[in-house]
Amino acid sequence: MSAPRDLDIYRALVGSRIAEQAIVDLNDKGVLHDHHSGLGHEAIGVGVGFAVRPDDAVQASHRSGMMLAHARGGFPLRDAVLSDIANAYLQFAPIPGRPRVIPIVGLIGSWVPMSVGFAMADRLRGKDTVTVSFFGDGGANEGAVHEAMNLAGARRLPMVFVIENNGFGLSMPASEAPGADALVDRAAGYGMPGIVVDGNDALAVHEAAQRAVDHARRGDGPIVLEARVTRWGAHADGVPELRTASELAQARERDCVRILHEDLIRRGVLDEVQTGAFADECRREVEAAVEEGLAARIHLPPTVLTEADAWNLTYAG
Ligand SMILES: Cc1ncc(C[n+]2csc(CCOP(=O)(O)OP(=O)(O)O)c2C)c(N)n1
Repeated sequence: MSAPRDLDIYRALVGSRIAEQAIVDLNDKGVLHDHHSGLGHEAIGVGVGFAVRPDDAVQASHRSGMMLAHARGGFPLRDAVLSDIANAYLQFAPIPGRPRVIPIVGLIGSWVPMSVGFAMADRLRGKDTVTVSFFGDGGANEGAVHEAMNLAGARRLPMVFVIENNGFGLSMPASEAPGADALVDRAAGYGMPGIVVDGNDALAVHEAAQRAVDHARRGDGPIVLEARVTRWGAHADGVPELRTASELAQARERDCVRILHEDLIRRGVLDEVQTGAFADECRREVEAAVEEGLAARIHLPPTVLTEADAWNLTYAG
C-alpha cells in the first residue's frame, strides 16, 4: 500500500462527495433536474479512475461520470461540477490533454457495444490501451450488454466491464431480476474471469481495478469487475424511494468516505487537521464552480411533452 496514493484517492473521494452533494442539493431546490445521484457510489468511480491511464478509453455510467472524470486527473472539480450544471458536457469533450472518455446514451446498456468498438479500433491501431465500460445491475440484463460482452470474449479484447451493482434497476430489486445469484458468475459464460469487490471500500476497488486493468493490458483478454454498493437516495428525481427509513440509514452506514478516513487515521497517513483542510479546499472549489455554472447556465424552458408531441417527434417525417 502506498500512503501518498491512498491520500490522493481520499482527496478525490472527498471532492467527489462534496461535488455530488452540491448537485443533489440543486436538484432538491428544483434548480437542476433529472440527476441520477451518485451519492454512495463514489468509491467505484474514484477507485477505477486511479487504475487507468489517460489514454485508456473509459465509459462512465449515469452514476459515476463526475467522480471518474475527477479521479482520472486533468479534470479539476470545477470542470466536473460545470459539466453537470452548465449544460456544457465537458466530461465528454475531446479536449487535448484530458483523459479519453466514451460518452453514454439514454438507453440503459446500449452504450456498452460502443466501448467494444473502441477496444477493437485501438487494437487495430496497435495501441496497448484498455477500454473500461461501466453499467448497473439492471443494465447487465440488457441484450446489448450480453452481445457486447460475448464479442469482447470471443475476440479477447482488452476490456474491463465494471458492474455497479447497487441492488436496484430503478425499482426492480436485483434479488428478482437476474437468474444468477452473482452477476460476476456470468463472466465465465463469456469466456472471461471476474472479480467481486466491496464497492464501498475505495482502496479495495482500486486494487481490484488495477488487477483487472493489468490483466486486460497484458493481453489476457476481457474481465468483469462487479462492485457491490448501495445508492443513498432514490433512483432519480421524481422516482419514489422504495426503501424504508431504516434500510436507508443502514445503507449509509457503509459510507465509503468514512471507511477510508478511519483507515487512513488508524494507519497514521492522515490527521484531523489535514482532513479539515481537504474538505475546506474541495468545498471552496465546488462553491465557486456552482456559482460560475449557474451564472453561465443556458436556461432552457422546461419541456412538457404532450402525447401528440411524443408521437409527432417520434414518427413525423
Ligand atoms: C432500455 C432502457 N430501459 C429503461 C430505461 C429507464 N431507466 C433509466 S435508469 C434505469 C435503471 C437502470 O438500472 P441499473 O442499470 O441497475 O443502474 P442504476 O440506475 O441502478 O445505477 C432505468 C430502468 C432506460 N433508460 N433504458
